Order: sequence, then structure tokens, then C-alpha cells
Amino acid sequence: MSETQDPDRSTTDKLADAAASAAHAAKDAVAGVAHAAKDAAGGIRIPGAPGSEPPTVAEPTEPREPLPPKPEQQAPAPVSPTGRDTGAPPDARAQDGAYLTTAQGVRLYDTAHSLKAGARGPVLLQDHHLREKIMHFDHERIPERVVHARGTGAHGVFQSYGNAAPVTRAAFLAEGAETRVFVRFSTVQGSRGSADTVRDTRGFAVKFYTEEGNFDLVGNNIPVFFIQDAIKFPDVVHAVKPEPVREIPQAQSAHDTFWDFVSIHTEAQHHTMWLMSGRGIPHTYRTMEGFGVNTFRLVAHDGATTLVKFFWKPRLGTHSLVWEEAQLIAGADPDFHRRDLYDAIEAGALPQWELGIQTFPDTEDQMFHGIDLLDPTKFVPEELAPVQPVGLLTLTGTPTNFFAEVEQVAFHPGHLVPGIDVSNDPLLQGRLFSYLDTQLTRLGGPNFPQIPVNRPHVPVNDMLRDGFHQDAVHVGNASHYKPNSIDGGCPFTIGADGGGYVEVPEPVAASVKERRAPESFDDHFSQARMFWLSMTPLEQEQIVQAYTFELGKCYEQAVKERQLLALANIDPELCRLVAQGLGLPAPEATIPLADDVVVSPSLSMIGKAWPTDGRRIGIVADESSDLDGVRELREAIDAAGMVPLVIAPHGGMLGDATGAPLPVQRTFLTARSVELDAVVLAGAPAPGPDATPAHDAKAGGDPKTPSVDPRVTMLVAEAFRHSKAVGAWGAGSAVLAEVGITGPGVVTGDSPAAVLEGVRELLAAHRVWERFPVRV
Ligand code: HDE
Repeated sequence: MSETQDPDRSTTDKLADAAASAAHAAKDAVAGVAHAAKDAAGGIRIPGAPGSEPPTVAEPTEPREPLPPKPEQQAPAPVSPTGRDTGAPPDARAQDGAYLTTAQGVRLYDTAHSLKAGARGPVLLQDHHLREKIMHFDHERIPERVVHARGTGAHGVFQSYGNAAPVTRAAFLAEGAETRVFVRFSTVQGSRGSADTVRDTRGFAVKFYTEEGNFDLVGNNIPVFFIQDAIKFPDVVHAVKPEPVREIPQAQSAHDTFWDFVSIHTEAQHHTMWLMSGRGIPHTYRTMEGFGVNTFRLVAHDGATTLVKFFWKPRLGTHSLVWEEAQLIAGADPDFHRRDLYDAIEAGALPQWELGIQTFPDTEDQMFHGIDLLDPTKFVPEELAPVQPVGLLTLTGTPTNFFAEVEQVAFHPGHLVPGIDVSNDPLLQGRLFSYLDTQLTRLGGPNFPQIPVNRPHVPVNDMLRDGFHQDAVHVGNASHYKPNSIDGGCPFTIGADGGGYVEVPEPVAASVKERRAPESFDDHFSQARMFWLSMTPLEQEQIVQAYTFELGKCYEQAVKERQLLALANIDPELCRLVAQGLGLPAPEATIPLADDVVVSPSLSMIGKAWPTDGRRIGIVADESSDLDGVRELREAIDAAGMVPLVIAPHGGMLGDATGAPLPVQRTFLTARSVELDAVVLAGAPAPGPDATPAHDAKAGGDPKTPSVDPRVTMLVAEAFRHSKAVGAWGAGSAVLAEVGITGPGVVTGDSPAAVLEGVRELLAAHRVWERFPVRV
């Protein structure tokens, strides 16, 4: 066993020290932002303000410099296109000056009227400002990513614990190393404007700007993939994307072509099983696990190699939405994951993940406990190879400009640094080609590494010249070919001792040229069965529901029947329950079931307690509520690192008669339970003047309590149905009792403090699991 699998005491001690110091540094960063999250008057600043200064009602008339970014915004480092530190301020690339200009910097006196022959026209061709403005606007769009088009990015820092140093010479994993990063999370199937909460695999891509050049870890939130060979990527993506005739459905796997493909191509069944579980509908990006998926190779200082798989473990735990919640959010707030990430950073609840590694001996057969490490449809359970934490990622800043950073960032699994090399995983090998190629079309040419967010933070001397959008101004007559003498022989190559990247001299087996997969890739069902058997009954129920929903949306009987056959080969009970929902007979398995499956309890997302940072608690109140109690509760929620949202019959302020007025963040019209993690009733608000179905469809229910606004009872009922914590004190407690919201996870008490204590305990478990009925 290598040292990382079984760290000795000194490594463990070092790890603990580094973890403590990293946690401390991150806490400082959190405190910094949390401080900024208070408004000027010291009140609680709720995230979401569009600018760094509140605007005036009257249109401003005095010229002034552009406003600075908000405190939590960060920008790519101010390095030159060739990685040189320019010492410029981070906003040096932003627009400048108080006056409107053309792109050539000439000041303009009017941008609202075209140049015309007289007030009634016609418009003159010589209006350069008109043509420049419209020409640029016409070309604002670039092709979206073929996959992972819908994404969200943030800046951060990675602090290494140093305990991976024995197995890799990568400088960013050395003890005490601190590295700036840019992270992009994404869905796979949907277009750029699609909803965040659809059932899909998620991307989790991290660019480390290391002192040895950029390293990209381009992973997903599911540790296995649909296919074993890159050549099939166009097939699986074509199958899941909207069907070409009608171009529907958008960002959904619940349609015929997807299930047609995965039911024939059974190596996709394992990934599909994860997708049908809660992993396919993550709660937030902050509570999502990440996996490097493919096996890589670590290279130590002495050249020794170790096979490795990478993990991102969220500090707040791995959590999912429930399906109805995901669907409602897709309508009520399609930007839910993006908003959550940015709000959390703005509120000072900085998202964190530990980078973990599973290491395996680099044996000739590249197998571990019978699992082929080159097969990306298989993973190694943590019970067989523990995940060793080797560093801490903290997201510290939202982008300054979404397009410049999140759209233009270009990841590549081949962006490697010394100490990390690839394996022969055929999926990874194809990826190494694809990611370079795709940028040519998407980012308009070969100079995409010079886009600010992609620039390395080290000197770049690459002999690559010219091309579209060349930002560098290269010097020298001979610095672009080698060998040369005219430029003093520059630039020079260097070996591993000088920090050069030298590929591992891996022996290649004597072989024949053929299109064939190894036999060890043939098993398509046993790990899908392991996943199924490792779930709790409740998670199994959710998987059954998901398969039944997705197949229920298919049109073709043959597709459903074929997928049931695949399920029969995974587990007969799973197959029976899905078949029941589809109204079809459950087929018999066509191959012997894997009977030696050892379950992996670490796969379940239920049953642990986690920190509650950044959780959103809705406080429902009106003028008649205990407003002193609401004030106290807001302060206590904020002090506990969570976000209080006051929900009232109207916007503006509540309660100007007693104490300080309370700012309202949501109204009964704008609030929906799905954006909250818990709801607390501070009273029994009477129906507001707009509480009629004609004004607000949510008011069209059949409230059992006519004295309470129907949108409030719907809010709590929905939260209750999705097994969220519900709390109340005073008159609010009676409302809950009247509408039948009782039992586990309902906290009523004498004081807001007592209610919050109970609610927080429930939030630590994510949901009130016992409230869900289980049939499996
Ligand atoms: Fe990707 N993938 N991929 N992929 N992938 C892209 O590159 C590709 C695969 C992943 O936020 C594209 O710049 C092939 C596995 C992420 O910008 C493209 C194959 C995993 C992102 C591409 C795979 C991923 C991408 C599209 C099969 C998890 C988004 C735009 C061999 C380990 C990165 C782009 C971002 C993006 C190709 C399979 C993760 C087309 C050919 C497996 C997170 O080049």
C-alpha cells in the first residue's frame, strides 16, 4: 500500500496541521466577506444587489467614473497575454472614463438618434457610430459549448495540505502551496439559457493557475461515464440532446432517443443509474461532489508512478433536490444554482471542497480488486480505497464579467503540470484531442490561451505566432523557430530537473492494430447493481420514481421494454416496480445477476449531519406578527452564517410603528417555497388584498384556514411536502396545527431562538427524511 493510502503518523499529523491552517485561512476570508455583507448601517445585507452603489430615482446628470465592482467580485489576474505580472490593478481591462466614446476612443455627443437627413430621415450610411454599435451587437454571440453550455463560474484559492508530496512532484500539491483557481460548474445537455435544476450530469471543472503553468481538472459530479471509448461521445450526446425533427425536449433525458441509445448500449446503464438517483438533481453546486472520473498517473520526484483518481468533497455535504422541487424551480427560478452560488459567496458563506485522491499501484494490468482502472464506466468504492484529502478549495469571488470569464474559460484535460500524467483510458485519450479542437470554433482561433481568464500566471514563451486575436506583441526576429542562433538560441528546452514536463516513459505492450475493447470492459451491470443495493430504501424509491417518470415520457413501447430488460439484469425488484408504473410486464434477466456484490454505504447521501452555512430560512410575517421576535430571529440566522429572508404581504418595510422597520425580501406574490431550505411562521397573516386567483395563481388553492393568506398556507404545505424543516411560534403555531402540518421536522416553540435551534438541527441533516413514505 502506498503512503497516501495508509499515511504514517507524521503524514497524518502534517495533514491535520495543514487542514487546520487552511481552515483558519479560509475562515479569515469568510470573515472578510461576511463583514462586507453588512450594509453601511450595519444591517444584514441580503445578496443580490445589481451594483456596488444604490442608484438614485432621478436619472444621474453629472459625469463620473464607472462604479467599482462589488466587494465579492474578482477578476482574472492582471497578467500579460504571455503570463507576465503587469502590476496593473485587477480592473485595468474594464471600460474607463466618465464619457461615452466610440471603440476608437472618440467622445460622442448622442447615442439615441441615428444621423439622418432631417428629423424624419432617411438615415445616412455615413453614420459610423450607428454602424459600429449595431455591427458589434450583431456579433456579440459566440457558439455555445456543444456540451456543458449552461454553466456558472467563480474565482477561488486552493491550499495544499502537502501530504500528496510523496507521490507527486506537482508544485501546487507541495506543503504550504497556495494557488489561485477558476471553477466552472455546468449541466451537460441543455443550451446556454436552459434551467439549472434539470435531471442531468453536472460538470465540475477547475483551472489551477500553478507556478508550473495551468493545470485543469475537468470532472463531473458522477464518477462514471456513459461510454468507455471517446469515439461514441457524439452518439450519446446526439441521443440525449433535443430530437432533431422538433428540437424538443430541451435539457431533458426523458425522451425516446436517449432511452433508445442507453438501452441498446448497455455500458451506459451504470451512469444512468446514478443519473436517476439524487445525484442527477443536485441541491446546489455548493453541496455537490466532484470526480475526475478518468484514471490519471501521479509522478513523484524520483520518477515513481502511482495511478490516481481525483475527488472533490463538499464541506457542506452532498445533497440533492427532490424531483417535484427541481421541476418547480426550473420554472420559478431557472437560475437557481447560479444564484445560490453567487448569493452564498456574497453572503460570506464561502463554498469549500477538499480535493481527495484515491491511489492505486501502477501495475502492468492497471487493475485494482478486479476493477479495470482504464474503464471509465467503473469506479472504486471508497471502502476499498479510502479518499485521502490533499488540499482545500475555497471559492472567494464571483466573476466581474460573466462572458469574459465564465463563457470564455477554456478547460482541457491535457493541461497538465509536471507530476501529473494521463493513463491509457480510451475515453481520456479522445478527450485529449477534443478539448483543443473545440476551442477553435468556440473561441474563434488558436489564441484562446491569451484570453485573460485562460492566461497562465507564469512566463509563457511558446513560439506560437500570429493568428486571429493575437494579443501578444512578440519581439525578436528569430524567437519563433528552433534551433536558432540569431536570438541567442532562445527559447531553451529543459528536462524534468529544471521543471520541464517529461511524459512518463510507459512501456507500450506489443500488440496489433484493431478496433476492440478489452474483455474486462464487458461487465455492464454489476456496478449498477452495487449502486442500487447501496442505497437506502428512500433513495431506492426515488430511483424507481425517476426511471418510471423518464420512461413514462417515452413514446415507443419497444424502448421501454428494452430498458426494462436492462433493469432486470441489474435488479429484479427495481425492474418490477418500474414495470408496474409503466403498466408493462417485468421481464426476466437475460444474464446471471452479479451475486458477489459488496455494497458501498458511502454512496448514500442520507444519515449524516453537516454544517448549515448559507442555508436560506424564510420568515413569514405581517404587521400583526411578533416583529421584535422576527428582528431577533433575523439576527440569529445571520449570526449563524445562514440567510434570513423576510416574506410579507407587501414589499418595502414591515412595522414602522415599533422599533426599527424590517426590510422585506420577498412578498407572498414573489416567494416560492422551493428557494428556501426552511420556513418559519412568525404569525398568522390575514389574506392580503391581492390574495385572489385572478391576481396570483398561488392564491387559488383551497385553504383550510380562511383567516390566513392562502399563499402562506401553500408555502408551508409545499415546504412540508418536500420534507423541509417548518417552524413557528405564537400565532404561527396554531396555523400549522390547523392545516395539519405536524409530526417530525415541525418545530414550534415559545421563542424564535428555540425554534431556530430546532430548525438548524434539522437543516444539518438536509431534510426530514422520515417524512417521506417508502414502498421499496
Ligand atoms: Fe467533456 N467536453 N468530453 N467530459 N467536458 C467538453 O469542451 C468530450 C467527458 C467535461 O466548464 C467540451 O470546452 C469528449 C468526461 C466538462 O468549460 C468538448 C468526451 C468528463 C466540460 C468535450 C468527453 C467531461 C466538458 C465542450 C468523451 C468528466 C465543461 C466545450 C471522450 C470527466 C468544461 C469544451 C467547461 C466540455 C469533449 C467526456 C467533463 C466538446 C469528446 C468523461 C466538465 O471538447
